Amino acid sequence: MARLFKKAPERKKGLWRRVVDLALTDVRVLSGGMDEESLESLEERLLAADFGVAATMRLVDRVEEAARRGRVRGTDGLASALREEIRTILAPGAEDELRAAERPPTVYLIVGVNGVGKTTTIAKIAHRLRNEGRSVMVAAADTFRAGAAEQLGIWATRVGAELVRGQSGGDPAAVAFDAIEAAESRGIDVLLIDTAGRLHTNRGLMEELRKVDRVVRRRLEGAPHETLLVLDATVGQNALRQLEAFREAVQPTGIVLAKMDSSARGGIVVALQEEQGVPVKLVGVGEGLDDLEAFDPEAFVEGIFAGAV
Ligand SMILES: Nc1nc2c(ncn2[C@@H]2O[C@H](COP(=O)(O)OP(=O)(O)O)[C@@H](O)[C@H]2O)c(=O)[nH]1
Ligand SMILES: [Mg+2]
Repeated sequence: MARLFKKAPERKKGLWRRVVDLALTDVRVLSGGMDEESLESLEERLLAADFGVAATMRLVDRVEEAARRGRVRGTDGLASALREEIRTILAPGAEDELRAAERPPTVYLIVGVNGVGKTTTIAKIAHRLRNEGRSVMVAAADTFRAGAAEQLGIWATRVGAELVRGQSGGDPAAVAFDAIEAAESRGIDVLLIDTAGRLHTNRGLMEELRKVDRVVRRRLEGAPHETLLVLDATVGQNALRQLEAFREAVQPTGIVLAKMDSSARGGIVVALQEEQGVPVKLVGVGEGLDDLEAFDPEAFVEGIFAGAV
């Protein structure tokens, strides 16, 4: 199947080197294994870097086992063992770039709580696709917040995308329906549907989102080709709760981790995959149109231990 948003050819280690500081220099590995203190210290560091309880336990267990078998020599060996296990955790999502429809339009549904960066992410994706020569339409299915459609409209004009919007306070599912119709009739390559931010605890709005998803599925077979949950990288473990809650309404196929430029912790990438099985596909690194990168697991693994030993 065709893919959109290919990984950058040169790997950007810099980002991950900066955001996950896993200094391992004083974590001791003795010939017969690791002592309790060192294991605890490693565990604390992984938790502090947002790896979450499940992934942290898995990593510490594996490293301890490898050390006991004499397979971990010194801090270098420790970093290698961790790298290997993180690679294994991230492997299921490793080649997962954005799916494209066999026949246009490709439809992406963008969801997430308020202020995480949904609309900005849509602008960034649209910008990238326009630069690749594809036609793009954006749909303002955020009919809830005053000014939401205007904000999306400004971005659409800037990047050269078409805009479909509905009545303020109208039915977001109807906007999504109309947008697919318009995208089909105008031969648009990619349709990006923006939705209203909602607290994952708001049942009414979650029900509304479920309806948008249902209508999209019924209107176009195979759509949405991706449901991207945008998460704010600075919220830490709360990101896991958000994913859990959104999974009750829609089927997220990938995560956009926005605001990674403002976060000092990147382990959440591993936590999301390990605990929920949903891969991070894109990473937001600023407010500008070019500040979006395809997530590259290899660059992540190389980057996080680059300054650690
Ligand atoms: N630093 C930084 N800011 C971002 C990023 N993505 C979005 N923002 C900012 O976050 C704020 C909310 O973004 P918006 O797209 O309106 O969020 P929405 O409510 O989810 O649609 C805006 O000020 C954006 O400029 C990012 O990757 N890095
Ligand atoms: Mg928005």
